[in-house]
Amino acid sequence: MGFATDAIHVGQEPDPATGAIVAPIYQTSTYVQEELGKNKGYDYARTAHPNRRALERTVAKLEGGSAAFVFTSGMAAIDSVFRLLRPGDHAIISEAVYGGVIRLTTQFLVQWGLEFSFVDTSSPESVERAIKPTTKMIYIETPTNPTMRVTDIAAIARIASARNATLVVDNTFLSPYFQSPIALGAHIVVHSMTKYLNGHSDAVGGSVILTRPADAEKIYFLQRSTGAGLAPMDCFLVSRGIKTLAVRMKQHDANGRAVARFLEDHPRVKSVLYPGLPSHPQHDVAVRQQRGFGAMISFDVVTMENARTVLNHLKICSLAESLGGVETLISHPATMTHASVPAEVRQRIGITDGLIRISVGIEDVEDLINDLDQALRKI
Ligand code: P1T
Repeated sequence: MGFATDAIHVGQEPDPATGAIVAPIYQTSTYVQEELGKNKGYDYARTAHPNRRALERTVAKLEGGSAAFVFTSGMAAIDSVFRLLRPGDHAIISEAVYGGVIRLTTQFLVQWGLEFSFVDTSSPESVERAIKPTTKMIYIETPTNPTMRVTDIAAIARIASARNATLVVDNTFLSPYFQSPIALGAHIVVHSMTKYLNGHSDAVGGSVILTRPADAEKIYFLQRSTGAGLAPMDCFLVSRGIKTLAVRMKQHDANGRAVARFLEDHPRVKSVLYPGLPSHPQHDVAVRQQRGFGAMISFDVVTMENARTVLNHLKICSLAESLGGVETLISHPATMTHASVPAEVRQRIGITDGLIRISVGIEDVEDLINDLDQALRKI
């Protein structure tokens, strides 16, 4: 079946008890057993839940994995993946990764004997150079948040398989509609489903999609042991959101391209980071491995003062953390999403004080462009 058909039907079969076209939200913590030792496949909601299983089937199908597990947030999902490592293991991580991943690894997971190297994964040579005998995982985000650097997934997959390392890809920014990391050689895909998969800024959730049964077993063990599985109502919301993923992503992409072109031509904008622009340093890789460019754009207005002026004068674009919703969200990475990243690291990876990140929504694009234009003119 095609992507949109799968997004609407896989895991979303009508309720067998009533015929309801949308399966109910099973707001329950436990299940009555028919007799001692006999149940209908569900015993307790921390370990198994119908809405969770339904959503897991959908995301596994869309990403081309053999299993998936959904968590209370993207960070909970990512944390479970790093727990596949053992003390003494080393992981290579994209240096311009989401700030929460830097915080989790450098301020917490290092305490358990794990070692992390932050590397520009858009350069396969740099990844190769960072490999150690103890390297067990390569974790990439592509495009990166918020610097939009693109990593050649197939090239890194070749390095990972030569070293027997697990390749993990955060596919949050493009969603499975525009990028298929598993088809390019990734072993594990993670998502903040809070973003495009849900798409309506009304739930927080994460997912891990696996290709190897041994990994799946470990992640399921963690999900049910730690109790970090996504709650029924949130599963329902994300499942509903995914049904419109294909149409939303088409419009996000069209609006993203238009806004990126507008910003690139604007006299008050110094530079624009968007893989869809021929000026982007990894434009050719993006054309090769992505089916679209999406709607995440970062642009530089040189100073913090200029950024403040623009952000404070917008009327339609909302100043907020997060991304991937139908409404346009705009943020200042240096003081918001990446505030926990040390200043010298921010400087090195290009998160300047004048950098603004926009998650272009699916409103009428002329309205968004007019809003950005009037705010930029206040500089
Ligand atoms: O917020 P949460 O659902 O826990 O997801 C974390 C996460 C993981 N990966 C990427 C690429 C992300 O962008 C995020 C969360 N990002 C934001 C909240 C943000 O505004 O960038």
